Amino acid sequence: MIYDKIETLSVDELRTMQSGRLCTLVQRLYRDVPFYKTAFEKKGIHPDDIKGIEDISKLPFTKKADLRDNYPYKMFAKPMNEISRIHASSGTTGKPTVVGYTQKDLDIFDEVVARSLVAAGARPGMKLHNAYGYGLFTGGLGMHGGATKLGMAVIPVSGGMTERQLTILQDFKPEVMCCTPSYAQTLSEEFAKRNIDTKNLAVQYAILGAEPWTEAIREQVEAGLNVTATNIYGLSEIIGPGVSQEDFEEKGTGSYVWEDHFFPEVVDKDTGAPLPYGQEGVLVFTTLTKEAFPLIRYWTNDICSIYYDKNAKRNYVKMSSIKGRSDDMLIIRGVNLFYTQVEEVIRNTDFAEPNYQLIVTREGTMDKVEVLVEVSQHIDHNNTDLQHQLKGKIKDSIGLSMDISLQAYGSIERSQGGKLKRIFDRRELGG
Ligand code: DLL
Repeated sequence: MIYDKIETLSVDELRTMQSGRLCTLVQRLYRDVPFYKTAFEKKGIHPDDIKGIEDISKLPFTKKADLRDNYPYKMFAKPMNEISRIHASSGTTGKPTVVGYTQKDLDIFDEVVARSLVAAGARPGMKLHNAYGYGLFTGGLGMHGGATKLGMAVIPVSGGMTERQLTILQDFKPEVMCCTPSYAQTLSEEFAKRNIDTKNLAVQYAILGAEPWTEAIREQVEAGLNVTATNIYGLSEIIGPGVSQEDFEEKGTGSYVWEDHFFPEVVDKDTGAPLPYGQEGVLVFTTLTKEAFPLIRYWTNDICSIYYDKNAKRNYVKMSSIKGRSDDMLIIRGVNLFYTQVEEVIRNTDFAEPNYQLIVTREGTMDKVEVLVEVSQHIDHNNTDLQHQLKGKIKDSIGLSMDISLQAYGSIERSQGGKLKRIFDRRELGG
């Protein structure tokens, strides 16, 4: 099933639609948002130079720093009396990024989340256990709106209070659940601890996103919660969850980007040059239809590739799972490292769990990574053979020598409901 016949457009039809939308957008932003007028002029381009989507790379990028410089409302393209909702994403440092929506923007938000829910396996009449946080974070309210539009009953649990989540999952019998992948790990383990057989739950589909995750976590969560788990991606600046979604019948082949609204490009992280399909780089989005907070070529910092999948149900472009954020990438003795790479290696052992932390320190001029990783239940974490095995596997596949510290099962901090921190960079603290 698909949610709307717009998902069956051909690539040519999509391009025509995107071209019309982009031309209207650039005219409007040049007129209404001083930041864009200046940015266009700096690049020496005029909106009339943009004749179609193929001209997109002539346009300037928008970066997080631009949003910060225009905090809180100067990037808004509509007056405040037309704004229906405001969300914000809290960065690691400084002020949050503030985003606004008109009622039409909220309708589009509902539409793309409804499409995503259907792609994930949800159907009208099912119940959604929504464990994304409600509040300034876009996850809770974003999924809520889309599920309502689809005709689901929403259970607005929000994140946290794990005991209560377990009760609701058992008693309210939702067929679909959504939360961060790390919180799905927590829920799965808490059921196991209580010897509750998840085969008796009604839940069939889990829609996981808001942080990078790999097949290691998918396997753990699918087995632990007895669900089919798919990836949902999004960011506040572009709309929230529902920028892209994996189809439950095409698991592992990437997520459809709803490119009639959000046009993706992948560019070189150093030069900004557009990269061909299939090549990994920084994901950049142009919002083609948003009214209140449209962005041109927004530099997400997320690293992935985009490509067309000939065997797919829809003609929309797909994106690979996110390897990490370029600002979270560690450069250790000249080697680039994302934590998802360590997660992939853990998957290829039969004694460790995807519960881990990377601790980065500096000794003199040498950067060091220590991996704290949990062993599976009933495995001795003092087993030095296993420690050496993992060290070897990491060295072979990533090319870096890391210190491995095996930890007892259950001893590494779990997600309490939201995004989980996995990198602890202690270099600024002097090691
Ligand atoms: O995390 C929106 C969201 C809510 C997405 C619920 C999915 C589900 P922000 O808080 O603005 O918005 O954070 C956006 O989170 O740039 C990525 O770095 C990361 N991210 C989001 N989804 C995924 C995913 C929401 N599926 C930032 N895989 C993005 C990897 C993700 N990273």
